[in-house]
Amino acid sequence: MRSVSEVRLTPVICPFCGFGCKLYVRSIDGVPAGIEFYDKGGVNEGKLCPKGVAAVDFLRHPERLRKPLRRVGERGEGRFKEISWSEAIKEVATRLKEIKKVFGAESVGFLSSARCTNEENYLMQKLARLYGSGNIDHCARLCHSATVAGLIKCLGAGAQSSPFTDILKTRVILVWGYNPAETHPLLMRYVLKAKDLGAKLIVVDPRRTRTARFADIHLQIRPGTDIALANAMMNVIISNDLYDRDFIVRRTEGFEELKKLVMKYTPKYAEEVTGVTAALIDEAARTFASAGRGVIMWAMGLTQHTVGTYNVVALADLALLCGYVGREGCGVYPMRGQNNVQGACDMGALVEFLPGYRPAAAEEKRREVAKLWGVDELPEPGLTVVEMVNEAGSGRIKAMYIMGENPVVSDPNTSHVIKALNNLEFLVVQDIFLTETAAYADIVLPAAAYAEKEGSLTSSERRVQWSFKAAEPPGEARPDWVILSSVARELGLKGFNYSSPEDILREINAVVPQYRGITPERLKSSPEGVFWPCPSEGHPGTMRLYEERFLTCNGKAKLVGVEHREPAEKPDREYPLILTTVRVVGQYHTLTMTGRSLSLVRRWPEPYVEVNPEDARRYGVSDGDEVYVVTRRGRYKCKVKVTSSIREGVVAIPWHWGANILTIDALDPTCKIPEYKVCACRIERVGGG
Ligand SMILES: Nc1nc2c(c(=O)[nH]1)N[C@H]1C(S)=C(S)[C@@H](COP(=O)(O)OP(=O)(O)OC[C@H]3O[C@@H](n4cnc5c(=O)[nH]c(N)nc54)[C@H](O)[C@@H]3O)O[C@H]1N2
Ligand SMILES: Nc1nc2c(c(=O)[nH]1)N[C@H]1C(S)=C(S)[C@@H](COP(=O)(O)OP(=O)(O)OC[C@H]3O[C@@H](n4cnc5c(=O)[nH]c(N)nc54)[C@H](O)[C@@H]3O)O[C@H]1N2
Ligand code: SF4
Ligand SMILES: [Mo]
Repeated sequence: MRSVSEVRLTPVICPFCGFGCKLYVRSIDGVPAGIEFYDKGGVNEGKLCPKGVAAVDFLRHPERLRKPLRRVGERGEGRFKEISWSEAIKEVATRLKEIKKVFGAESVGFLSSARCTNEENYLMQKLARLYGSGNIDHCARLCHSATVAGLIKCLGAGAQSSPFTDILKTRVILVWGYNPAETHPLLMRYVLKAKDLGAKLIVVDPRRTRTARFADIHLQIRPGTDIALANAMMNVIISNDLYDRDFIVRRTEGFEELKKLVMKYTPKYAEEVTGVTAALIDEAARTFASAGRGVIMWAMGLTQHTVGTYNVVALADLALLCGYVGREGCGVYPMRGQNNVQGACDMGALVEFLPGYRPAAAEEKRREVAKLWGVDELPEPGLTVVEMVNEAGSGRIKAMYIMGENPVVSDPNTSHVIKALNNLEFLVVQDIFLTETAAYADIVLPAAAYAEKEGSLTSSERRVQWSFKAAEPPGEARPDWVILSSVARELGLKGFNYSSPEDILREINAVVPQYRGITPERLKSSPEGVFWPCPSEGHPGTMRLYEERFLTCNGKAKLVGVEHREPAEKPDREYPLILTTVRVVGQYHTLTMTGRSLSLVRRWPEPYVEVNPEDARRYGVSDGDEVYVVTRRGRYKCKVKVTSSIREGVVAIPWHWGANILTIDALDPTCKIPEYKVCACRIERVGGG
């Protein structure tokens, strides 16, 4: 007898960006069948961008990993043999124990994943640290590590200060090195709504992006000169007495030093450095400071520089100077990238922070967490993402365990990354597909994807939401929390007997103070989620930070003056152009998921390089030509898109298709973010010239 099919609609958090849209997965007998626009509630009001609409496409793709794999061919060749889960877990644990015995636990690097839940990130960092390695990090390092370092200096915490709804109450929006029309389309809706309500929009970007086209003022800056521009805006604001004197006196310190420093950065001087006219700098500064309520939003155009931390400090100064923090309609919005990058940081999947931002370098904090986990001590902070790869190359790192990251495509300077991974004694990759990185693994562990498991995720506005299970994973794929618990137990580590994500979240409630009141029961029955910090179950959650005090020792914000510095690699005769790397709305990162959606691939099929018409003439290329973009690290073939929307002297490539073969692995010395946004290049026509 045939039974009637069961059709279900399950609320799930989008697996892509950090805006945190809720979508409804329609499943038939546990098989995902589509995305539904079901209710008008939630932060996205029932709307989705093209990626959200296509979010089930990859779930049943034939290339999904279904069984654990052991490598049989050479590294990188991609030849594997299926093995059982018990063999796989045993082999991972045995090899990791051997390596620890011979080389020490600090010779192993662990990468956690901003695509996984809070519970899974919590487990990954717990596993790494109880194994004895302080080398635990994830892609936040490549993304907003500069924000965390910079904002902690000035405000005492690294998170977005205010909810998205405050954007609708503001009068000026300063968007800096950020292109939400492509990268957070649902946030762009808020920006456009605010504009309709009368807010002014100022955009700082070397390209006239789809965001900049809506701007009242567009400052088309030369890449890598952001500090000079921000300082000049502060110069105008202070010289014309447009700053919030009362706020400066009551709530900040360091004003006189800041004033002294920015006085050198006249608009005229900044014009030479940044390529933005002094008149436009003056207009932007006046518009921003005189609005009365303002927000600043930034992302990778600001952070991915060797001066990333200082860039963030300069924007924090600018916000503080105008008193645009801690009030309704005001705030700093470092827009988080991945769907759970905020949560992965909160959980302590970072070298420098234990769960809840306890500094890992502080012995008493390590002891505090060790006690909660029932052990005597925890390792000191170790190596960051790019440093681990460098040390794999040098031989100091012997093994890596990578969950839900694809560094062969996403780290800077690809040839260098591949050489390093080839040098490892042992590599485990836990993913949903056999990625470019998994091709170098000794053991590949098949993970369940977002809609195939449950757990909590934290969006850019610190909103914690529960994502429900909509479908069964393919084959023998298992949720990451299940895999990590098995590996930890096989390693002989204590405290990994979890029977559900709820179990793990209860431990998080006890260990992460900001999440104390965000219990599984509460989250599962709150469709809107709960904002952290939330110190108790009765607490409503905190939507706006800094209303009374900053999270610094004395409660006052710090104004810190910073000087402009040149990027690591400047254009010269041989490499006369600046290369920057960007994103497009319909593709996501290393294409493992969006690259497997027919509808997205049809509309966003291939890479290209944006070239200004003057540069096209100068270098003899026309629209549609095939060219090589060449840097000191490599060469990359793609088509030319001639467009006046990019500054002369600058070219841009969407990096999804592998452009990191070109980028430089220079790091910000403070936070170790790579300089993805500036290096020197030239273009050559394919076939000579
Ligand atoms: N469709 C899509 N959406 C995404 C992602 C994706 O891959 N695809 N990724 C997500 C993630 S993890 C992140 S971190 C965010 C990133 O979101 P964004 O930061 O918006 O993305 P990018 O395109 O990398 O960079 C933004 C802008 O910085 C500009 N820029 C380049 N150099 C400079 C500079 O020196 N100064 C200034 N002021 N601007 C500069 C570029 O021209 C670009 O328009 O997007 C998230 N959303
Ligand atoms: N040139 C250049 N490079 C950049 C940037 C840039 O602007 N320019 N931006 C940087 C930034 S901001 C970021 S955030 C990084 C992103 O770098 P990565 O995090 O390395 O890139 P993703 O493609 O998001 O990789 C996520 C991986 O997780 C897998 N995955 C998805 N869901 C799950 C799951 O539930 N479980 C498991 N185990 N795996 C899963 C996916 O298949 C994929 O392989 O890239 C950085 N690289
Ligand atoms: S805006 Fe971000 S969270 Fe919303 S549907 Fe698009 S990718 Fe998903
Ligand atoms: Mo990111």
